[in-house]
Amino acid sequence: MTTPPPARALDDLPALDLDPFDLDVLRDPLPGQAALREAGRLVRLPRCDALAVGRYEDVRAALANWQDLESSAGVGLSNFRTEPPWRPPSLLLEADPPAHDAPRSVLARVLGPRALQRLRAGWAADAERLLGELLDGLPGGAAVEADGVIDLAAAFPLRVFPDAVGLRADGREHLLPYGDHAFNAFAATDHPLVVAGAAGMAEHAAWVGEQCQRENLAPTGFGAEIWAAADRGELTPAQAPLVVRSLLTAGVDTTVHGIGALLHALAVAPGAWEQLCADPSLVRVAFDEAVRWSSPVQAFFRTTARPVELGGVVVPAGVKVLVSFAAANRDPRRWEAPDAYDLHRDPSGHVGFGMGIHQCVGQHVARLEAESLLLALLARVRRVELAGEPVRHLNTTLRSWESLPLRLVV
Ligand code: HEM
Ligand code: OVM
Repeated sequence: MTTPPPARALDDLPALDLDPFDLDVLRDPLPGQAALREAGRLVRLPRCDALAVGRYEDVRAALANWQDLESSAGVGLSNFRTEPPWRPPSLLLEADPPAHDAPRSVLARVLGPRALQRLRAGWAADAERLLGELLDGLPGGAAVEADGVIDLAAAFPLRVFPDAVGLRADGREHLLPYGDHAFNAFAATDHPLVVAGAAGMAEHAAWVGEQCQRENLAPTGFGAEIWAAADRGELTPAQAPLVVRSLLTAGVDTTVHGIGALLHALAVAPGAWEQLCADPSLVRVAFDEAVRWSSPVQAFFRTTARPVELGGVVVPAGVKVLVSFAAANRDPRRWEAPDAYDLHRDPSGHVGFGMGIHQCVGQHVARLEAESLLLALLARVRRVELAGEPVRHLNTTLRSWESLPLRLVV
């Protein structure tokens, strides 16, 4: 029997001089994510007063340990116990069991695979119509230039998701800026992107808040289903609008940028488009591999709930730990040739949707949107190529494109 070495102090941890929210880091996050993986299993980030994990196994272990690494102190840099949150906390993302349980089981049912089957045929037809608007009348062999973000990745989710929730037609332009700010707001309140976004926020938030009320939601749809759960006593009437708010916060920008990542990957990865044309049953792998490769949601924090041993060190209570989905999704310890977008690999097990009790409850929605659009594209387009330099959209938590110039050859 050997006694384990005494746990070391926090100061003994490897330190990395990286601010994950620095604008230059956001422009090119991969080197910092590699440095995080290489520095050690648990790393100090003195520039933002937090610890961080980036290796696949350690990210999985952190996400599994919701008892010691809690979400209710916020999954951004700020600690809700000492700094007031910018809006009432999410009943899902920013909650721990047991409070998390009821909202989670309601949304899991409302957004579950069975509920979504009912939307599949309509979304396929919507995707065909969208492509018809771009491509109808073109002779075979002709090409159009389109913006992959504006004309496809944003256009399609905005066409199908707000209707599926049951939102009114006017005011939907608030959705993307609201979500964009919510994702930025996981950084410090004085971050330039948070400061810039705060200006228009009162109006966006007021509109979003209004749409969460029962009388503003269509009698059928995800919103109505959430209120019906409240009628059955599964949620309190006060919880229902906040659960609807989760859909409006997390359900739009994520899929826009997820589909943007997919289109970018298919335009730049050699042979991927041809492989997909030859075997359209790969659409699901194509999207999940894009989520692995790009990690549209890059990282969230957890907060230690009590003194806990992590990576051989006793971490005191109340410490923020950055959990990098993006670093784990390209960890060479887990993935062969991690930087390749590869439709031959099995991407399942990626943590782009998180893992454990908070794993993305909207992932079936995201997959159905991506698959619907991609199947329609495959049916009409022979080749997709870049028609210019893609331009990044900067967000502290999302990895995304502002513009993706594409040439679609029919
Ligand atoms: C949670 C990513 C689409 C709603 C999460 C988490 C990730 C994520 C990483 C885990 C959070 C954590 O562990 O703290 C993504 C990505 C998407 C996507 C990459 C698209 C490609 C959606 C959609 C919806 C949605 C379409 C709604 C329709 C949510 C909600 C949670 C969540 C409500 C919180 C779940 C909980 O805490 O129990 N998402 N998401 N997401 N997502 Fe998504
Ligand atoms: C929420 C939520 C869930 C996931 C991500 C997110 C802004 C928000 O429940 O409001 O990011």
